[in-house]
Amino acid sequence: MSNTPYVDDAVLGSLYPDHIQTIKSRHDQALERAGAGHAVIFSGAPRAVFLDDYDYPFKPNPHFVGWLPLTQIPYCYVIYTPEEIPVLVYYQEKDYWHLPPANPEGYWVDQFEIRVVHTHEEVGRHLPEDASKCILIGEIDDPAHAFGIDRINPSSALNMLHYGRGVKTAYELECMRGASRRAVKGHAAAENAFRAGKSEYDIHLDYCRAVKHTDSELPYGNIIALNENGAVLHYQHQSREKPAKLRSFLIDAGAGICGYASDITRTYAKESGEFADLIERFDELQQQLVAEVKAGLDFSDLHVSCHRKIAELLAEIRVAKGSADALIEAGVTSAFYPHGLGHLLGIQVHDVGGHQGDDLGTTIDPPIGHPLLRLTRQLEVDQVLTIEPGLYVIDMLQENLAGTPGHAMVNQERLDWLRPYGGIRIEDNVRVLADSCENLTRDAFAA
Ligand SMILES: [Mn+2]
Repeated sequence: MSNTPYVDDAVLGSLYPDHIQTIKSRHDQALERAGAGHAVIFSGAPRAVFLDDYDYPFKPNPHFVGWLPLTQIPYCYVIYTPEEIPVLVYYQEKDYWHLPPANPEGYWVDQFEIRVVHTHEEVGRHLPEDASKCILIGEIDDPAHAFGIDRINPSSALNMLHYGRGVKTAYELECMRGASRRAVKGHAAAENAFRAGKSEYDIHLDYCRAVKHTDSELPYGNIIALNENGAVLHYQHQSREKPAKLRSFLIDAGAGICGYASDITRTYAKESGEFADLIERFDELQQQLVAEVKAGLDFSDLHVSCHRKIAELLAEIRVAKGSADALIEAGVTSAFYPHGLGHLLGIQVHDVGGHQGDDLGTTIDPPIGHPLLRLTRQLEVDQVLTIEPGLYVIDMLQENLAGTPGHAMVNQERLDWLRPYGGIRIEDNVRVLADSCENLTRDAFAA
């Protein structure tokens, strides 16, 4: 397992013991809340395709990945008992159809007592004897994988662990800087492919080659959208056809390091002109929002302030007319910008805990009129989140304005001008600091 050239494994190794300390202390508190003595964290089981004998790509339990950088090994268990060295039951199946996992090695192995097993029965022998003192964390489809533990994912423990995951350790931050660097290499290759006139499919292949990920290793399916397709928020195809005329390119694509993700979006114009100028203007808008990020900020407020900026921009480019208040009130900004400003990022691309007000299970609702905002909690030092304003011509949402006061505020002629370009989204990954933020993504692009 090498993360070169994106991260130095020696640096990760030097940061990892403190990371494990933090993970342990979060589990100490989680166990106390749950009134349990042992946490058993299952890496997960592969899922078979219906009526067939092969599996969907394996996606590990993120709580397991939080302990150690094993993202591709099913049927493993971390067993944690406070004040004891954690046990890793490492499942090395004897299977001649597949290549069994290699022997455990890397900077992480010293932090565990590792017990390599080869059969399901052997796993059971390493679990704590009294199942009633255990909680199990993970997805259990087959009761056999729970080995008699019946407290599975108790919310008392998970609220604590999910809330804790919002704040990253120094080790996790280093992984995430690397994940941004890795994705940026792909973004550069993709821009070149776009400029060379390649199809979405070929741009996607160039991206994967540059980051050295297979499709299933990507933290999420690449969004590679030419022209109008940029208006489809989670555009899921990669057309093999080259469009007759190339106008614009929106790419939302990330990469992973040790199970930690980046999530980056850029938009490009094929030619200079009004749309290229709009992208530049939008980039300024995005950077103004990034400049607001600091500990103590209420993210819902920043999201609402983004609507105001987008209202002003729509008026400035004459796509809509009216005051910012009127455009927001009438739902015009929401028709052009129907998603949230950002979300927590980490092991999961949309990391858990964004709506939590504390570690007890109190939730904070998104502001009225903004139900899709995934992050409502107050920003804290060392949270990592995305800042991703967008602006699109989505006909379905424009049609919803028909018959409302918002409809007359939209300039249909200017909408027709913008539609063939699809839309714009610019997304960076930032780490919250006391008075500002570290922009992992811009730092990587600048390197
Ligand atoms: Mn995102």
